[in-house]
Amino acid sequence: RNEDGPQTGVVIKTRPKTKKPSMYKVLMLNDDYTPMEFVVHVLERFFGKNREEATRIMLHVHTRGVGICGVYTYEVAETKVTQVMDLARQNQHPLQCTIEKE
Ligand code: TYC
Repeated sequence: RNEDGPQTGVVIKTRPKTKKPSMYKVLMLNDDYTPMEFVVHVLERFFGKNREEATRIMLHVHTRGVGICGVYTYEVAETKVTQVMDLARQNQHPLQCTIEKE
């Protein structure tokens, strides 16, 4: 380089090395014993659904066998599953909930 001439050289573009986190679906499974109102309560309490949406999801699971409660990062999804399974066990319901990578 010198003081007079144009600057020359290679411009290196960097990009921030951030990755979008993988997302995980929390799935609710149907069974013959868990009361419908308990499932609706779980969807309201742990998945932030209002009564109408919670009822819609519960009926979907009841008729189709499985349904999506929500989509979250891994840690959050895992926490939701634990919360649902703990409350179900406390109330002696066989309700099952699982995680599936999107
Ligand atoms: N099938 C249950 C019943 O008839 C209701 C139910 C719905 C259970 C959704 C689980 O994830 C479920 N009482």
